Amino acid sequence: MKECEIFSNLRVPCGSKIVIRCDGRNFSRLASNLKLEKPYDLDFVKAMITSCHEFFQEFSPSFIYTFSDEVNILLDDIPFNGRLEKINSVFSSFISGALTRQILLDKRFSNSIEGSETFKSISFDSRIIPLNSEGLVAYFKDRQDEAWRNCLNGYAYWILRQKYSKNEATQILDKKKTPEIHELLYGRNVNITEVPAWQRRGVGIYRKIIKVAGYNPLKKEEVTTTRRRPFTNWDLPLFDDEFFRKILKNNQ
Ligand SMILES: Nc1nc2c(ncn2[C@@H]2O[C@H](COP(=O)(O)OP(=O)(O)OP(=O)(O)O)[C@@H](O)[C@H]2O)c(=O)[nH]1
Ligand SMILES: [Mg+2]
Repeated sequence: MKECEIFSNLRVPCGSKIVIRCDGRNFSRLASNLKLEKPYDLDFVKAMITSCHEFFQEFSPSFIYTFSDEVNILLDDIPFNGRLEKINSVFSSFISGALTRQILLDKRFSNSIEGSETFKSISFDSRIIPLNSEGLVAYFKDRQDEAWRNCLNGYAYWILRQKYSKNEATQILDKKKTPEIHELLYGRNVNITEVPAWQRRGVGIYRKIIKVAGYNPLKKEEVTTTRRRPFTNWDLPLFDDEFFRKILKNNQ
């Protein structure tokens, strides 16, 4: 029956970098079950980031970029011989398992769901995007634009919901242009350009070169060495060529 496994030989193009984008399934329902703060819940974001760190340790990607319920993973070294089905299924299940565990271990979330018996396991979907060097910068810029739109709309939606129903709030937002949304928020004392950077621009995990002080017992002298350590950037700049040049260099 092996011949019926018609997709199992699909492989990532040779020599290409790839991004795997995982997206939480039905996280609107999860947000409601966990009684998440709106539009952003710091405890939930921390749980997402801890899950991404676990992934980083296990699979050593070049970069992880996360916002809302999506996780973008950049890979230089392609695992599993580039087998597409294997990469997609292993990565999305790893993130799903890691986040499920984080949620169940958290006291606040456990209280919200009143016991693990009624809690449905979390799942993520996953897709693979092959990219060349220019393509990868354009890709991450695009995702960061989406994080920003998400931030703007998220704040505006939840402010409107204080007064309007779901449908009404969505309809009002549909008709508004970006400067009008800024104004709406400003009128409610939210200066969207000053909300925390992680809400506007997402969070990145990558290797950073740090200096470590040590001691050489043979020479009996203090020495400084460099190490590459995973680093979580909660205050990302706007993505550009230079940002990716640096993080890719730190991976070498
Ligand atoms: N309240 C709250 N909700 C969040 C937070 N992070 C993610 N979410 C929820 O996650 C959803 C992500 O959007 P989508 O991926 O489009 O929606 P989804 O419900 O996951 O639907 P599918 O991905 O199509 O299965 C948002 O609409 C929010 O409801 C958070 O910090 N706070
Ligand atoms: Mg989703």
